[in-house]
Amino acid sequence: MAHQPDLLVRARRLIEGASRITALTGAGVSAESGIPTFRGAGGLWRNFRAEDLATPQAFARDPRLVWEWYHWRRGLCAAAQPNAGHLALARLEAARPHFTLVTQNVDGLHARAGSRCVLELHGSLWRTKCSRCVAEWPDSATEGLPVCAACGGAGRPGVVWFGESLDDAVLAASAHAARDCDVLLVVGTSSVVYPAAMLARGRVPGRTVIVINPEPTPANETADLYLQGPSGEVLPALIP
Ligand code: BV8
Ligand code: ZN
Repeated sequence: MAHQPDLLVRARRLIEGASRITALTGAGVSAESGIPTFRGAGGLWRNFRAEDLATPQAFARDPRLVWEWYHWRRGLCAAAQPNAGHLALARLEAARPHFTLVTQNVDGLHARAGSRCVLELHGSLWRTKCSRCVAEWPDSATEGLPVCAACGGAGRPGVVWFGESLDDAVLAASAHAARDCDVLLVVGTSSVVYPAAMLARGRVPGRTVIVINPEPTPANETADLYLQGPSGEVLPALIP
């Protein structure tokens, strides 16, 4: 990161001069909190294939296995602490009236870092919903498969699985915030999962896109600035 001081100065100036800022985050922003990413080395999908576990079909086939995988992940996330990157984004929200945080993450670390308004595109590990009716309840933190009090159906993690549609209102608000801003920070995401990835890509007149990631991603193709490095280092340098 030290090799790009001029880029950092440029990015800092863009943030200082922006009136509307949006940040779109992915699993990489939680990597320095010790939570494995999905597709990187040692990633969550390394031991499991996404389609084996993060789909309605997987849950229908073996609800206990899927529930246990999410219970394991909840334990991992509960033991993790927000890192300097999460805290920097919470500072940005506190300092700027027109800041929106959109995350693909389900770990809840942005809220624990103090971010008050977080659009969770893919839901949350900390919510459980019924696989049969519309009931939804706070995470039951049980190791065993929870049962819906309303209809007796099996409880499932309150996340969006592959092949499931995102919440229309959350997606619309996120797309609006990603388009209608002066600066879009794209932090710690491989930008390969749709429709979230669409928010990070493309050119919008008047909008500057800044990618923050140790590795380039498809979002770099249409980004204006690329700050190469871990978000736990770059974000605090960008948002002192
Ligand atoms: C849908 C929740 C309508 C559960 C997840 C259009 C085109 C192509 C494909 C599709 C399309 N539309 C739909 C699809 C199919 C699919 C899809 O996109 N597939 C991909 C894989 C090709 N999308 C869907 O199914 C979506 N639904 O569109 O509904 C529909 C309905 C029926 C049929 C078709 C369409 C639903 C997608 C949501 C799936 N749920 N998670 C759970 O968590 O278990 S996805 C999962 O991936 C997580 O949510 C995660 O957030 C998300 C994205 O991953 P990233 O966050 O980017 O993480 P990743 O590991 O990939 O990358 C980490 C990055 O961090 C890397 O770049 C790395 O370099 C960087 N990094 C590492 N360390 C650091 C760092 N960065 C900064 N600092 C560091 N220290
Ligand atoms: Zn139910």
